[in-house]
Amino acid sequence: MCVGERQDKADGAVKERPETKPEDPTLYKVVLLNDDYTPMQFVVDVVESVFQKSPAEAYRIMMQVHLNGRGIAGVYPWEVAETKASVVTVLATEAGHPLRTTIEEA
Ligand code: TYC
Repeated sequence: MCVGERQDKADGAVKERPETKPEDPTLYKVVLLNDDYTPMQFVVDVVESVFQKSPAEAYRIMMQVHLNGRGIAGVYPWEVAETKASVVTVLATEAGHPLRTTIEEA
């Protein structure tokens, strides 16, 4: 046993912090906003692929947004919500559609 190992084992140090930081329990809604130009089928496809919704649920969410101006696509921890919202923006921008989202505390 080398000196370093012996010191490691002998110092009796107890980690005061876990290796991974605990997740913030606050949840955030990713809200889809209506506009007059994004095709309905594009919104349905995005909701299915980005928010892992069934075709029927994605259609329901799209119609909620279309009729009421906004609708919740999903509820997630901050980093997940932020990533999904920016994926929507990138997909819409690449396709030339104005579809936008907001993030709100749940
Ligand atoms: N209002 C759009 C249309 O009539 C459809 C739409 C639905 C757009 C939901 C955005 O988040 C949205 N083509």
